[in-house]
Amino acid sequence: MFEVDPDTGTVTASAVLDREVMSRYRMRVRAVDCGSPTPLTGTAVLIINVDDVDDERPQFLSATYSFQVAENQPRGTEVGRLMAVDADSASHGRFYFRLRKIDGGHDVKTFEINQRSGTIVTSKPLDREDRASHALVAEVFEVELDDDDENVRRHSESSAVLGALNSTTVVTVHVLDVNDNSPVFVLPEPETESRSEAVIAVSNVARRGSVVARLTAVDADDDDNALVTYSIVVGNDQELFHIDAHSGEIIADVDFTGNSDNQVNTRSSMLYLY
Ligand SMILES: [Ca+2]
Ligand SMILES: [Ca+2]
Ligand SMILES: [Ca+2]
Ligand SMILES: [Ca+2]
Repeated sequence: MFEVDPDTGTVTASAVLDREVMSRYRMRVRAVDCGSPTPLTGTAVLIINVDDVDDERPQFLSATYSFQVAENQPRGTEVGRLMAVDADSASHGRFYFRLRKIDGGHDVKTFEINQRSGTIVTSKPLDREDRASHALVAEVFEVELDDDDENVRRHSESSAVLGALNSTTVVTVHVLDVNDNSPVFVLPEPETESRSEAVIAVSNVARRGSVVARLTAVDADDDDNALVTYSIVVGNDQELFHIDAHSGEIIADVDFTGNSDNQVNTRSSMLYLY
């Protein structure tokens, strides 16, 4: 890696040095006189420390990050933290993080990053039913330690300036479900003003055990939070029907055929369900 001029003693590098590969060289050097009959020698240890140049760019510890955060949490809720390293010595530069504006800036308005710590927080409550996951692109860049705030701001605003000195990572934020939606019955077109009321006609040949209607309720939540079971709350005093808790089928518990009393009663029965 080095040469010494035999006449002047000047030591020169004969290759490009990289501090991040080898930061210190230790050699033994010798000087010889031209005396006769026997030349005499002197030796010394030569240590060469390679000065650091800021030639390494910060890198995220992971090429992708995946975080989870529950919906409906207040603004400022911590989502996760990004980490970056670079191989230069610690005296070179500070890292700054930012979120790239993508997707019309939608996600940038939803999340904020602490530019020094790399911690991502929400900037408003999230709604899983509106959006179950968010994709962010985060960047880390390096600014010289003696740069002032103006330089940081300038670098932060122009990625082109630091195009060669930053790296990016993709951050996926999964929004965890909270049970914040009640089931809603899907009913046929209501005959009355009330949208939660449905009139079901029971055939006068319906027999005990036959399905007279099937109700469906939908729930906008996820998994168990959207799992609906059905039951009759009130109005089934005559025990003409029961409802299957899972399928929502309303099943006749009596024969309706030829029994005019029951038909009359049926018309006046109101079943309340949940
Ligand atoms: Ca370096
Ligand atoms: Ca660096
Ligand atoms: Ca629900
Ligand atoms: Ca929900």
